Amino acid sequence: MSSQVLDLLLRRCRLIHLDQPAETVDIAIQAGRIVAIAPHLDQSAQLELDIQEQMVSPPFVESHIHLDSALTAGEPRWNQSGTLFEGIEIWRDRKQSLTIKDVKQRAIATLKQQAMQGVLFVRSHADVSEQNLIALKGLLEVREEVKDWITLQVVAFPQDGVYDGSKNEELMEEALRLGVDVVGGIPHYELTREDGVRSIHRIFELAQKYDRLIDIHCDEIDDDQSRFLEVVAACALRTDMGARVTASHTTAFGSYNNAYAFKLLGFLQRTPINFIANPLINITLQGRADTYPKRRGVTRVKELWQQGQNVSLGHDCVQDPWYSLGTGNMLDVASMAVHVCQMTGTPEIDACYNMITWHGAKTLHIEDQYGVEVGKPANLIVLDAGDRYDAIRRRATVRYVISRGKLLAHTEPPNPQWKGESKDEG
Ligand code: 17E
Ligand code: FE2
Repeated sequence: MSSQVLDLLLRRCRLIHLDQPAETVDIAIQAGRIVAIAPHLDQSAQLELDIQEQMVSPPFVESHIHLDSALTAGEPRWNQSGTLFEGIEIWRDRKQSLTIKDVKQRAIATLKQQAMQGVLFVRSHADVSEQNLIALKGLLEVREEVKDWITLQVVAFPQDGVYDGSKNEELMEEALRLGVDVVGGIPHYELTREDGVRSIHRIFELAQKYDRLIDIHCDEIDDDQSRFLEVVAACALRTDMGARVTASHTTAFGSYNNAYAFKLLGFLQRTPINFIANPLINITLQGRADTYPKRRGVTRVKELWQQGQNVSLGHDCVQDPWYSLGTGNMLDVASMAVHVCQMTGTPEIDACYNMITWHGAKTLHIEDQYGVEVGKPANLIVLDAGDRYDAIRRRATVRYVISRGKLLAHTEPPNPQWKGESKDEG
């Protein structure tokens, strides 16, 4: 490397890796890319930051969110039962008054909120069961407008089902022509089991015809008879599309009897499909028809992870008809997974961190652009933490967000001062 002045130099970074121990290094950034990583770099830069051995990680990946409904909680009314189905009813009313401006403004506000907390890659569902496709058109414009600082993938998601008697099947295909990245579905909410199966076959056909990824809302219900994951897995196996396919939610997997679940886990090992769990939302939406004991309503995250399937985690919602809380902080999601999925062992806590970073990148199929490595685009975050466990336990502040080689956000961690009596004062 020459004596050229760098754009940005991060000194004394505690850089974490997916499969190797952390190391303390300097990271050099030039023209949007990482150009060198070494224990000590002798160069100068326009901006030099001393990271003081705090943790540096690739950015968070939000692998599942509904940006079209974000920030609409209470409009036109609050979800009083807390169920998925009341949420769908409320959204059906709210979506009648969508405008492109309304969708864009809320989506961009949510993306900024997430980016300031370290999220630089997002997959959002866009409801395409609304005849003017406003949500979809709005999010496609957003994808373009934000691309210099965050990567957004858009999924064509037929919230009311593909075969509900309206023109939703045509709307799905129109969404593909308009340029969505991913084809979605909701087989458990189709009118019949047969329609659910048919919708999955149609999704695979469309994905192949237009060369797109697949991400299906699959079995998001406590019904232990909701068995569309096996259909998704069979289609993935037969088309050899596994790595391009994602099953989101799969909460019924938490209710299946073990005899069936073990058989299914075996089948799943034959195809590398991705799983997304949304523990913040599903711990509140599911189990609503139960008395006690009350189910958790979250998929078998630990078992899927243990057998090597790719599992990532998402918010699903930030302040919308399904969930009125949330700030877009991925460490809240990881923390909830640690609790709900009982992943409290040391490697399990680390795995939950990996599910909001590397595993999310794998789900989004963007591994070529992702990671703190020489030659890759300079996207990384600095946390006020020493390691993954510390970051999740304290929901650590993301101090610096570097996106495309530039400083995108800086947050000072809280610094509480003790003002009460102290023993030494006598
Ligand atoms: N729509 C759906 O079907 N399921 C969800 N969890 C959300 C929207 C948030
Ligand atoms: Fe969802």
